[in-house]
Amino acid sequence: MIHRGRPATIDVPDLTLTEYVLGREPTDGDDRVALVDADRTERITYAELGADVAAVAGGLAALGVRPGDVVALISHNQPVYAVAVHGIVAAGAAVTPINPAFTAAEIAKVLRASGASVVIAAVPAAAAVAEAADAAGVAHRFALGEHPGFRPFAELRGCGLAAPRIEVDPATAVAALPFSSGTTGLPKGVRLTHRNLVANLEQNRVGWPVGADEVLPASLPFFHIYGFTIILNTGLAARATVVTLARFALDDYLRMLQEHRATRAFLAPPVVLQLATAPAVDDYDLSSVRLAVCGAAPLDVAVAERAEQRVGWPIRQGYGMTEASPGTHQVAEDEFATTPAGSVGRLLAGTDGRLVDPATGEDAAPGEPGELWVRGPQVMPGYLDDPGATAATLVDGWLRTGDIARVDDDGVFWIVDRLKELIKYKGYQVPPAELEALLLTHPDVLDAAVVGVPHAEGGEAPKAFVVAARPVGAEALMDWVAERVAPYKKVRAVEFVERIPKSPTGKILRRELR
Ligand code: 4UU
Repeated sequence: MIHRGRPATIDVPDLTLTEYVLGREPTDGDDRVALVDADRTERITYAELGADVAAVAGGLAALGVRPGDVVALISHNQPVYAVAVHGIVAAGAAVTPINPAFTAAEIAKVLRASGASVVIAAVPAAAAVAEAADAAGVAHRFALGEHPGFRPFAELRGCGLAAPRIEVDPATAVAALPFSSGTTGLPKGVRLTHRNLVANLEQNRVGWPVGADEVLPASLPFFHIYGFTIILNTGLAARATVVTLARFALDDYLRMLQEHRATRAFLAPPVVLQLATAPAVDDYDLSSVRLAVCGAAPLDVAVAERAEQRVGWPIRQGYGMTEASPGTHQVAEDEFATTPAGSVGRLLAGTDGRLVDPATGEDAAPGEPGELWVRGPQVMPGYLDDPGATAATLVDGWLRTGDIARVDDDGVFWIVDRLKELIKYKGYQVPPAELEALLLTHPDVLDAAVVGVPHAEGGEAPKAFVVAARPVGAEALMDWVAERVAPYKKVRAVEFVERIPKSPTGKILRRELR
């Protein structure tokens, strides 16, 4: 049985991402604030954004960047992030967004896999980016500020060149190349076309129309697809004001909501937990916020209800994944009151869904849960350079989500379990295969398997089962991993075992370990 979105079809404008988000016409004279950082040290108007994006595109083109090329952007949230994203996209290139907390080795992997020819780095990440760019052989380096060995991004922004005339087909050209592990294995480049991203912005707008008078708080990172599409590009396309927070701290976040009079909130489960429990919530006036969306990981309903009572606004879920730009489900604004907090709402406009019995590959029996498969204009055409992973993930045009869902008679969905091996720490992807591969390089480790276990603040966290070659301390092993990965990927528990349970084909039996 195929479930349909509301409405079942959607028209996707035939525009590039930047044409859709910033408009096809120059924004001269639009002096409304497009982006401002939480403490108001940097502010960009729509007129400036349009002019700066054109100049950056012109500067990148002068450097030799062409349609089909990839530019890496490694930064925390700040207003100039939007200038970089759309400058890259307007040059016809794809932006590959990278977490600035990554180690040099982690950044180098993405640079190599994406084939990036230019890096644009925030200053705090610049040292690691320089090391990674050396390793990956990326010569063109810009810093969002000043850093030795980098040209200041301000040179591009102020170069005065016009945006190049580019020939890109929105239906096939890649605009963004985020990395995701998908249902199994190591992170892969997710090829999101202009059309994928434009479609998702249109689809979200159907149920969640953002007004030009709104203020969207951006504490969730733009390098993750949630922040990229649902906050940054949604806000700019609506001509609203996007307020950026460099890193999440509860007091800074609450102060941002209060002082900027934010109109909605974008949450992930760990933030909801803090809103439910932290005394500081009572010290701020949060009355400007009308409603909040939460996504990226399972939300505990009791926690959500406690948070709602304290903040005074309703919290409902969105759902999706990087491979779907990301949204596939949402609770439409006018259904907030009638949709339970535990559900992820309905399929987005123009999106189809099925529930498939993972054991048989057939449709699950009516009323029974099954693996959620989705189809729509927001679904990627495939991973970069990985036909095997693409074929395993896209089946007859359906994207296998690796999540188990159920649906009620009215077309409202619940995510009830995760079939895929992915671990989500605070909503961030931690691919177990990456930690397993790393652990296997440790001289004292014979074999290793990593699974997610419940974790109070993170929701879940990686735990390693290790077969040791000789006695080694759990703490020493965790410290060793921590030196080599971004903090959110840390292994937070170790158990030594005699052997790792595996199937006859050598696949780790993670359910048994859990
Ligand atoms: C249970 O995290 C994301 C996308 C988040 C998103 C999407 C649409 C937030 C708000 C929105 O409106 O993408 P990825 O690729 O990092 O992770 C995808 C995985 C899913 O497959 C699922 O396992 O994250 C998990 N996930 C959720 N799980 C995402 N949203 C939910 C949710 N409940 N609401």
